[in-house]
Amino acid sequence: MIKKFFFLFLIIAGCSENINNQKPNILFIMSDDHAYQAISAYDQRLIKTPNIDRIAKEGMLFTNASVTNSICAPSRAVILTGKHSHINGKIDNGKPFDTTQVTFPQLFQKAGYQTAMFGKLHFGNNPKGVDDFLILPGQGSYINPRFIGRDNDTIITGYVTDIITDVTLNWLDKKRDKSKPFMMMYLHKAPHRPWWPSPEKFAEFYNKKFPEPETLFDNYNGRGIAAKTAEMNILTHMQYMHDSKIRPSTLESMEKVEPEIKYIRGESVVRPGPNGFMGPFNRANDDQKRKYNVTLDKINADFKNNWPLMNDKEKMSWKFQRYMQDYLATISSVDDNVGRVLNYLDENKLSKNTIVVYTSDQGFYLGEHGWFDKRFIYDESFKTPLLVRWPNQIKPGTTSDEMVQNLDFAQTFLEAAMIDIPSDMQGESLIPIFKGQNDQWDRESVYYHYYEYPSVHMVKRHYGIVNKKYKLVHFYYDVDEWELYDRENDPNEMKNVYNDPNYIDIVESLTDELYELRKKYKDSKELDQKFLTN
Ligand code: SGN
Ligand code: CA
Repeated sequence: MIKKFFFLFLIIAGCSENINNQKPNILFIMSDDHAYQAISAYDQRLIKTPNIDRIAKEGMLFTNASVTNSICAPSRAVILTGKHSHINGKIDNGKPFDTTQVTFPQLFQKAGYQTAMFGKLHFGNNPKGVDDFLILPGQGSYINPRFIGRDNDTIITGYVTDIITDVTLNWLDKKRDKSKPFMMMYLHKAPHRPWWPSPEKFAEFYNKKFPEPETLFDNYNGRGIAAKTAEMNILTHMQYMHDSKIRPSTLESMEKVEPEIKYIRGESVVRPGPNGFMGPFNRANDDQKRKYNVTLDKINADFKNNWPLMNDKEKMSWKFQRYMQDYLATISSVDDNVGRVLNYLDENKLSKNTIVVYTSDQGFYLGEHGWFDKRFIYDESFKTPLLVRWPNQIKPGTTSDEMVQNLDFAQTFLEAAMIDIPSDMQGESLIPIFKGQNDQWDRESVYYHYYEYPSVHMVKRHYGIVNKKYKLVHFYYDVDEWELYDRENDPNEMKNVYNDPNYIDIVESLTDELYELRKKYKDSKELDQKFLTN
């Protein structure tokens, strides 16, 4: 009798498994400002990220994934709506997201999925279409962060990357209805500026030395006004207190030794720097401060002893190392935590039926062209990491160089979940690429449009078209400059060949194509004008 019941139970359990199996779970992992150069699946030179790499090893690595507008909140709005910035209205980090826009989590929720979002959203309002959420207010804090919850706000003691993972795992394990498929958005704040690691990683990475990129000492000859006037150079715009973690007392004590000390204090040459020196540190409790101080003491002693003896080239190298130590330390925590979540999926037999995506809201400069930050259509900020695992659908260990974008996520997830795709979404489902059916993918070029200017880092407004071989860009607003890059012959994008007679035909055909793309995506001069005044 007991045996009979047991078999009956097995059959029923098996059936309900099957029903669930038809609809895959989605685990969307996104970090903030994570450069593909800092993922070992892409580049071995800076850091090992074994857990993130696992997603590509067991799935697909995209080498030409990009964003449509390389800045935080606009990228998130593109992802959630499947529409370009000029259509969803979120063109820059400034005004709040228009919550009358339809986002894909709402469609998942309506279709019976369990939905949740944990971490950084940066919309200025709460997410719609999620059963549960806990998000950072604005940029959020690295240490003992405050969160906005569905029911109430809370401050959680600890390091932000660990905490976002804890709440994600808690929801997966204890809070969701396990009879339904889930769509989870697990969104890290790291490695965003000012790159504050956990105390342990801070100590570990302070001892490391990293290779400099070829273009660290770029003088921007060969490019236009936009590259020359951007304020994101490591030597001239990165701030000693806020970014390099030099204490005010160290600077005070060096005041007489160092004539440019005022500028070192964070008063950048052109515009005042961010307030809140060592903001994250000031949120730490005594125990946390004690741990951070061990490394801060070493950094400050080194700065005090060696800085006055350095020339500009050495100062650039010193600041680059400090930058990499902290930036990569925050990524090491992200990687550890991604490992925790992947292990949870394995241990709970969820891996097989879950699409795991790892991406960033955009790329980032790790010293290329002497820069930090993003915004430009140039490769390091235009491209973004993308690794996708979907067992039985994606062949493990595969790579795709198709021109895919963050614009494509919404449609991809909806198709995977067999939910109707609204006809006004502007991307394409990536599923044919996942399945290796590249003949069903015919996109050759993508459209880009960046707006946030004048603003921090002073990157001028521009739009452009990119295909595998070329990149054509129009900088506008207070300039009217065109640039063309030959991506195959000049992968570092050092030479604008727009006026080179050898490229006349390319310029002509790409300009036509660019205007076709603007038409296709419903962007226009009138809209550019509208966004200048709004
Ligand atoms: C802050 C940062 C900038 C960064 C913007 C946008 N300064 O203002 O360096 O470009 O955010 O970043 S900070 O020193 O205060 O961190 S985004 O990822 O939100 O778009
Ligand atoms: Ca970002």
